[in-house]
Amino acid sequence: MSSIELDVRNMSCNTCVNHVTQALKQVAGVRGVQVDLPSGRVRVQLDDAAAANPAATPPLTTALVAALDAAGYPAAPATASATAATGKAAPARAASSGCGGAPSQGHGRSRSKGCCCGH
Ligand SMILES: [Cu+2]
Repeated sequence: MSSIELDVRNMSCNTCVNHVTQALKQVAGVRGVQVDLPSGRVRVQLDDAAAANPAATPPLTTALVAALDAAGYPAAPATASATAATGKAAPARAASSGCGGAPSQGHGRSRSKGCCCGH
């Protein structure tokens, strides 16, 4: 199975993870989504036929990024140096979020929209 990795911003709790997962699964060709919340790294598992289709319009990566943008999570294809980017990106993201803490069970459910950060 093919996969694409994306760097997704604005994820700050498990509710965000659910939103990102649902947004990606609505894109044709997506078979599975794995989210690493601390790093913001998302691996999208793709149907082989969809991933190999060079005539896809828009290109699949563009469609995935557009779906995340629409859901409120700006995204970009992950850079090749995954581990290096991951190490320094996570603290800045956590500090700038409004969630006030590490994701934990129950976090994100205290607001009316279902998510601590308003997503
Ligand atoms: Cu959230």
